[in-house]
Amino acid sequence: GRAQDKRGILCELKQRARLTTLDGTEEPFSGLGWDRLVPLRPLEELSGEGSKFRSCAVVSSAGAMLHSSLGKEIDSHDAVLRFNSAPTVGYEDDVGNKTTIRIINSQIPALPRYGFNTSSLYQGISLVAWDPAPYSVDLFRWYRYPDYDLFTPYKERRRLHPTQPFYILHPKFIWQLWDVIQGNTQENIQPNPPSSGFIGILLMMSLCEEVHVYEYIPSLRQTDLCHYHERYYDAACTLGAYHPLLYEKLLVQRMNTASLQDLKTRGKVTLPGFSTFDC
Ligand code: NCC
Repeated sequence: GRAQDKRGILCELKQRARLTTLDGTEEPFSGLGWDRLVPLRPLEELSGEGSKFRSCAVVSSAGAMLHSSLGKEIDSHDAVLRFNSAPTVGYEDDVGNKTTIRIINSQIPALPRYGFNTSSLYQGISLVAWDPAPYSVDLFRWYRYPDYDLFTPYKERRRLHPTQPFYILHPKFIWQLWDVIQGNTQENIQPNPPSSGFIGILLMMSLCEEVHVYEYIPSLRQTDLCHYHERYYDAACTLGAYHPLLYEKLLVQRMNTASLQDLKTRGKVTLPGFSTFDC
């Protein structure tokens, strides 16, 4: 039944998708002194040593966030996760203004147009970056040929802002997530990594007791508007092209504990943190 399906997926994710960041202990990173470059505190302890955030919000960048009036509700959570270059200034009523963590794909630090070193979007918060390494996770090859070079700006920023929590997700974590999506999907999905959305949701399930995800599964406000902050229309932003977005979303929906009403009106899905259940 539905409850069993939910439990099955949750347990599989808890057991197989272990949150891992580059800690500098593996080659080629160990030989390059990355054990001294990465933050001293592990990402899992962002919420405090041995404790979790009680309640968290994950705010998708979807156009359907516009006119949602969800800002107050989003800011009421203990921690708020946002994506890439999605702004809050000017959109507070709909998306809130609190940001605890930003998950960024490697385009953000690598491409000059995002102003990674100067923009206030990336200051005073925790940063978690990722880059789609090949499935085989050959770290040598990945270090030499990342999709976008996030390693150079990472080193630079760690040097300039040593106290800012800034992590790079281990590619094996990304592909463990992909394996669970494929393992629970009838069709063969494309061998591309999950979206920052799915990765961020799983990150927060490790850091929080309860995760509230907004407009990842579209509400009745569903629109072709790609982002709430840009006048660009493309249905693929919501349903996927490169990322296995449709399949990720179906999986998340199967884990939802919130009501259908919450989904329709707020685009809200609620998920339990991994620390709150045993398998
Ligand atoms: O658009 P993006 O995603 O930054 O959105 C963040 C997450 O919000 C969810 N989303 C977004 C729009 C929408 N209409 N529906 C949604 O559900 C998704 O879960 C998405 O992951 C990414 O995942 O990193 C992505 O990044 C952009 C882009 O690189 C960044 O915005 C930086 O400019 C990618 N776009 C392109 O490469 C052109 C996008 O494919 C994925």
